[in-house]
Amino acid sequence: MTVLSITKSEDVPLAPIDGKPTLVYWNSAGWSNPIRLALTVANVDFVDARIEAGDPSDSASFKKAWMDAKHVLGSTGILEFPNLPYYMEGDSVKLVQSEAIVRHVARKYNLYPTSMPEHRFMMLSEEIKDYDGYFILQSYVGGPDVISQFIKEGVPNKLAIWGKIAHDGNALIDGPDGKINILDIKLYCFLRKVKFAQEELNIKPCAQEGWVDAYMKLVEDVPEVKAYLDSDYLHRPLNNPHAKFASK
Ligand SMILES: N[C@@H](CCC(=O)N[C@@H](CS)C(=O)NCC(=O)O)C(=O)O
Repeated sequence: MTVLSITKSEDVPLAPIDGKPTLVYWNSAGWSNPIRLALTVANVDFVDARIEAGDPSDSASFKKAWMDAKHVLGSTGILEFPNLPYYMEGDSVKLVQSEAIVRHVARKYNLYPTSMPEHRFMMLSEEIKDYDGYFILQSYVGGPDVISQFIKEGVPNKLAIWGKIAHDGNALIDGPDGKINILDIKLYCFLRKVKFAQEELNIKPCAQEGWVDAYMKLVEDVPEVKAYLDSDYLHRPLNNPHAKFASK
């Protein structure tokens, strides 16, 4: 993985960098950590281009690098719906929408779960996307109180069910001998956000998450995950600097 820190619009990639699969997003976890982790688990040599949003108090320059590049990406037809994240691979793959990107990567690099039919996989994948989407949205719109309510009241019942799916923390989602798959990667990235919010907001772990630590350890013991966590993995910030929660 090559990490690029981007501060100028002309450096925002218009094509894969050095012919490598290229992911472009803000310099934050946001929607992109599952994609970053999936590419890493699949041992893909990719470029992780992270755009700096800049100083939110300077409205003339804040997000300007992206907004200028967004115009170019759209007006030249490189991307039909320019957005972040976007992902480019070879001549033909130009994708926006994090769920589409994550599924493309999972399909291409054999990270789909093998223990369930595709319709169940799609349901579970969208389910995690909803939690992540709510977390991201409320980090900007609601702030700490709304995130706190979500972690205390919304998340516990969901975690009880995910505990069963992950065999009470004794196995990855594909079962006792299963290999890590894209649902593990998405769930793990969301659980990291839950842990972060609990620490930040002084919320005790809920009774329904007794399985979580063991499960996260199973994921972290996968050698590619372990190596990534020790390297350039983007732990923080979870969000851009103008967020009301987790902007640092
Ligand atoms: N549904 C989209 C949401 C993407 C999105 O909202 N991206 C935000 C960052 S969290 C953004 O700043 N996009 C750039 C833009 O709107 O110009 C996805 O899952 O990829």
